[in-house]
Amino acid sequence: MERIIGHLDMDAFFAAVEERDRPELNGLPIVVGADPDGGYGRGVVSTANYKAREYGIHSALPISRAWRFSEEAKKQGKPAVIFLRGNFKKYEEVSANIIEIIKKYSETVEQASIDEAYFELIWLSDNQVEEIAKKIKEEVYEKEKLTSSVGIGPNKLIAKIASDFKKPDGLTVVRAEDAEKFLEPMGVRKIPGIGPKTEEALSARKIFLIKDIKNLSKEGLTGLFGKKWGEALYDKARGIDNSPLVTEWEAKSIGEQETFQKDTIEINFLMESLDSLCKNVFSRFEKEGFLNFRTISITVRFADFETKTRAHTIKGSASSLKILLQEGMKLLMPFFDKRENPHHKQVRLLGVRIEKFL
Ligand code: TTP
Ligand code: MG
Repeated sequence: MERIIGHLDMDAFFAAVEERDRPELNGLPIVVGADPDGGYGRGVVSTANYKAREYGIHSALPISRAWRFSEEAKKQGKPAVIFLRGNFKKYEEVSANIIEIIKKYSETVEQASIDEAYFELIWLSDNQVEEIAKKIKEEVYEKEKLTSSVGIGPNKLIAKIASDFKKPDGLTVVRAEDAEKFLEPMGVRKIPGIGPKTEEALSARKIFLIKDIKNLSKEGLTGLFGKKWGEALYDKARGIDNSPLVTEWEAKSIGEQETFQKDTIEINFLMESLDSLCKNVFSRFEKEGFLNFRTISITVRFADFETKTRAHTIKGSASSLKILLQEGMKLLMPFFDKRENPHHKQVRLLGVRIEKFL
């Protein structure tokens, strides 16, 4: 069955929320980010509204440079940039409200970041799809007084590129049969995942547009970028992307534990045990086809059966054995000293567990 995927991305999100809540700023250039500190500030721009983007300011620009752009604009008689620190909690609340609105129109919604979500629409005609996209945008505007841009396509790749196509306040519908042509004239950076490094490797081979990527064979691409990314690029350049929407962290966990023959507090022995437990847990995690985990916990049972579990939840998520080992080690270290083991007790059991998967 053909898929119909939507992607909604809020326009100048943090800055738009500030502009909405402070009408006196209406029409002025606004930057949300680090403190500019009179041009000496460290840190970067989180986002700039569209007025500030006319000054050359954008996300990730050093805040000191944004300050200089503002000073230059002032000399030309333009309004100075309003620099704001932002209120992340407020943006998260608005974000949650927007996801709730989208959920009214689609049963399958993936929140991809604080201001964007994918959603699936099924069994609809082209007209109906466009109507629903309009309704979502309208309801977001009515309830939150914020504009958004929506793209519709046969997969996540096309939907995301389409939402960016007519920003701000855009709506772009790309039909499956038009997807490949839609991409052809675009610069390679439009493909999510192509960053400066891939772009450089491509431009060294005179590949600047998405259509130029199609001049490379699958073998050529995997030779340059490795099997996984090379094959993905081969498909993406042709508008093909089969990745599913990821809707929930699965409430599942994978754990292993080992009870030792003899109680011990020998550091090398326990580290080796941790190492092999992590490896077993990780291979089960991979075999079950999961991609990411968020929480790592270890359990230590002492000789007297006192049992302590210590957990760490990663910001974002992790996907490698290396991180599992590192985090496991960080959790275990305090058991070798006063922090978790003031009486220097021996250990009879060690366990490792990971939770929350994508
Ligand atoms: P984006 O959707 O990338 O940007 P945007 O919504 O500000 O602008 P656009 O109209 O082009 O979509 O990111 C969403 C929010 O995430 C943005 O408002 C601020 C935050 N953000 C950062 O804090 N740092 C960054 O480098 C980027 C790109 C975004
Ligand atoms: Mg956005």
